[in-house]
Amino acid sequence: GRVGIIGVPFEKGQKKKGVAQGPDAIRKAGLLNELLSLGINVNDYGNIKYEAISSANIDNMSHLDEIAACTYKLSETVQQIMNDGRTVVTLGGDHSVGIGTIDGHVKTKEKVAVLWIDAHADLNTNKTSDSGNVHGMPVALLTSELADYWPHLPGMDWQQPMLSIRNVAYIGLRSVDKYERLVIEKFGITAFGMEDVEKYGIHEVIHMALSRIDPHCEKSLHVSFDIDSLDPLEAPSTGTPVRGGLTLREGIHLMEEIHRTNRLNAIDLVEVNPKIGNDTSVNLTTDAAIHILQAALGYTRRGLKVPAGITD
Ligand code: DIR
Ligand code: MN
Ligand code: MN
Ligand code: MN
Repeated sequence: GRVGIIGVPFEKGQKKKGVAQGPDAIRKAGLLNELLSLGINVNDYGNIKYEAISSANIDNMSHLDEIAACTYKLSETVQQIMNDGRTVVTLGGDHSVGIGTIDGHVKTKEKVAVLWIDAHADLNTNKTSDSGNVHGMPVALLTSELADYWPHLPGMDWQQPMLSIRNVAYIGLRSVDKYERLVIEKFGITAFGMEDVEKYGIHEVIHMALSRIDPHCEKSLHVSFDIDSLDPLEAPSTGTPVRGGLTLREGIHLMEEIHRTNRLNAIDLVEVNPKIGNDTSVNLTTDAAIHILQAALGYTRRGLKVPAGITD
């Protein structure tokens, strides 16, 4: 396979310092070598650079100008890497980067389905959000059914919400705001919370999710993986941890199954904050991130195959 890595040292979608250092922390923990040892052709495109053009302030939506500039540049870069024939691995940064990656994916591939793996639904608008943090809003910005709930957003005209909410499935939810729940019920959004993981098991959950958002097995798949979907015992260095999450084993199983579709074209790995916790917490978290990415890109716990051409 061919993979392109892009780092997005962006943290203005929420208020804690440090998540901008996520990409370099995951690289330092050895991501490239792990992917190379899977026999993948990896190109690291480095970190996104952008210049914010200051624009009008929007109520209850912090740093929209920087978010608009960064995600615009990211969307363009994702399109470029995909057109290069590579699976895009985006290292966040906070989850507002999903605005750029999914926009770029939807502009490149005809049919796209999104798995949003997260403790949170990230489905607020500036009218429903309690925090004003844009990392809690990307799904509402990206989906066409929610377009009417937004005011005009200066600097965001390039981003037309072209994705239907019917093409989005959640896994791992356990901290959903009241209006988010209302929207999930109103639109019948495919949403598997932790209680569903307990009831059906992760294997059933991932296959139920895929059959809802991609019943004919034909779409280009995008996984937006918030590290806080994992239990904070296994991935503690993140800004908004919620106890009672996915085990790393469940996360790996999920990714192995998605890899087996052969249609995974983009993964976001977001919300790793190396400034939260001590060295042990940070190492646990970056190591978990690498295990998740490896599983998504073809590592299997059965062991790899001997490359073709090498016998006895
Ligand atoms: C909350 C928290 N729903 C908000 N969201 C987080 O600020 O809108 N998303 N932490 O990852
Ligand atoms: Mn998130
Ligand atoms: Mn989250
Ligand atoms: Mn390890």
